[in-house]
Amino acid sequence: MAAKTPFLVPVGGFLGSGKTTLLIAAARILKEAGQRVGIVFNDQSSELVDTAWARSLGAESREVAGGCFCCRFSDFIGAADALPEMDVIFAEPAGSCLDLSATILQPLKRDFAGRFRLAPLTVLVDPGSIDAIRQDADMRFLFDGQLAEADLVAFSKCDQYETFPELPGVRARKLSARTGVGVRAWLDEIFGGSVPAGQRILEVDYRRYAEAEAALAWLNCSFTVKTVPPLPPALVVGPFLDRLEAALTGQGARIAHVKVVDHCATGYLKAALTANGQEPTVEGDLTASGAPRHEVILNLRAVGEPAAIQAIVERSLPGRAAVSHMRAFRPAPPKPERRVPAVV
Ligand SMILES: Nc1nc2c(ncn2[C@@H]2O[C@H](COP(=O)(O)OP(=O)(O)O)[C@@H](O)[C@H]2O)c(=O)[nH]1
Ligand SMILES: [Mg+2]
Repeated sequence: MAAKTPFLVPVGGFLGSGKTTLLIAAARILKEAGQRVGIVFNDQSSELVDTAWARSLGAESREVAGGCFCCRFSDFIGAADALPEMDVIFAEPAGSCLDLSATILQPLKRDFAGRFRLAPLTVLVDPGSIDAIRQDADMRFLFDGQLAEADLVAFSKCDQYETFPELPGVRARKLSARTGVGVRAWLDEIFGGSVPAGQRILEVDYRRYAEAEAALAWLNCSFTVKTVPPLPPALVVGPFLDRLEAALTGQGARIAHVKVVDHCATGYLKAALTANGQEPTVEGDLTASGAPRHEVILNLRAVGEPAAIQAIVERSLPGRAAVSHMRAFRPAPPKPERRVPAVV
């Protein structure tokens, strides 16, 4: 019996650019059309809001944790293989990741051509965050590198914007995972074969890359809160995120992405920030009623010292939070398992 050869669809973009939201929306569209779809998430650490959120929404997913796809290439292949009989496998690399073409796409083309049909590397750009990202030299280095190696660039969250910036040399598509505008057209384009996969190779100074990634503190934390009287998830997550944002901003820590998900007996809720001073985006059961126990996961990526960021988080936690996992660190220097420095 011939095994299926699934499409493998890499979707990159800076922290908070909208990758997870797009992949969940795209998975839903494809599932409605009868396709089997999985998502492989990636992060520097375990306890991921994205994986928990995708599962709450019924998306089949796996995660590769503890390093980027490039450094965990074998785990990435293992995770993709562990999604059986798929038509489409989406892959979301960590939002600070660079050099995906040489370390993921070219090795896939060279060594796994029969196992996967590789789609072009889409890189998402949130038009509203470009200026803030480019104010910081390290974040700018990562962001510009991601753009330079994209096969296809799309402006995300286009429901929020009326005008779009010019990106020199780039024809950016526009889409919104929230309203669905442009998502089908994007899927048609990546599956249509008109855009080849892995057309560019980035010249990367790995010392500079390591330094830029290490400017970010990465913090993942899981905790349980028992509330008396029972509170709706919005009243647990909202005030926590408000305190955290105010404290980070007060200490001058530039937010790249802060996301919180709360699961409780009455529903689930996710809230996220992608910049300081922003109103959180909230998704899920906004009207869920009170529940006595809340399981909360926080993923925070900000420019700053991990120990200082952890102290801010600890001060901002809800009273009586029982912390089961807390890890704050800088990403280790990337060491790709395979690097193919020419287009295959
Ligand atoms: N308005 C709007 N917000 C979006 C859209 N897509 C994502 N977001 C929000 O942007 C934030 C970051 O999205 P996420 O998918 O987690 O980004 P990722 O870090 O690239 O995976 C979340 O608060 C989302 O709700 C969109 O199409 N429209
Ligand atoms: Mg994500």
